[in-house]
Amino acid sequence: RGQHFDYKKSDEWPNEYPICAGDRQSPVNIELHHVRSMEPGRPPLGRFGYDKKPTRMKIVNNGHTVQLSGEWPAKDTPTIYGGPLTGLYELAQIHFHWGPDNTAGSEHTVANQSFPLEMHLVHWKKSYENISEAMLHDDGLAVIGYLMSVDKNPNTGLERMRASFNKILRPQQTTEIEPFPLTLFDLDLLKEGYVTYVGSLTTPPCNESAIWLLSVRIKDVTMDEMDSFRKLRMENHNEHNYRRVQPLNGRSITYYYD
Ligand code: B30
Ligand code: ZN
Repeated sequence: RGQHFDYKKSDEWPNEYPICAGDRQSPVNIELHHVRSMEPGRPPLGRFGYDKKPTRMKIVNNGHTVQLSGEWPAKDTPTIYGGPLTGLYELAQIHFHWGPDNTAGSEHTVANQSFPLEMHLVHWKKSYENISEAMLHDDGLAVIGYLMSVDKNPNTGLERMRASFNKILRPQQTTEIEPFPLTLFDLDLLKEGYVTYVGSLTTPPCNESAIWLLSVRIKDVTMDEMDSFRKLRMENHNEHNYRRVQPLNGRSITYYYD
């Protein structure tokens, strides 16, 4: 079971999970001068369902992150397609990575710079039976990542989530929250471009099944919002839940814009 891993000992993950030492691991450092542009003529990235309110929503402290998930009528489930993706990818869950202070927290870095918070929207390819099956294929998941740095503008989605963080301060606690559409996170930012590369889950078992799409626009998070994340207790007394960057091993990172 992947639940039992310790961020303080991430260099030992490959002992129990050999794929964590594979050659298309995530996260990576993004060097903008190494990024190449997309070939013209690609279909733009599209999405639907992000503006639909789910019928139920919950947050869980699973011991290594806080995870948000919702239930939508099938036709409304948030879905992405186009850009570097082939087929439809349906949202499974949203979660976050952070650290004890503003000097670190993000998993991906840009020009070796870390950010305090990184948000992951995990989607799985609908042509596979379910998300567990999708994770066994090299194009099974599409994860959208947003790097965030501290500023004064509260994010409505983060505010709605953190209002209930006092109910999930300890690992394995979960609570229902008042449903809201994901547009409250103010996510229409991939419009300004994103970088994409093939990589892995950033936690054990580190399956090399993810196509990554990282927004080039940095989002805002307030100091109060960061404090709320840092009050959540993680397993193994971990004070951060980001993995260090992994070697690119010749992979290319491509810049996409619509
Ligand atoms: S990430 O976006 O690369 N950080 C999973 C999905 C995305 C990422 C990491 C992990 C994932 O689904 N892992 C397997 C399932 N998890 C349950 C879970 O939802 O959160 C079990 C587990 O650890 O082994 Cu964590
Ligand atoms: Zn993640």
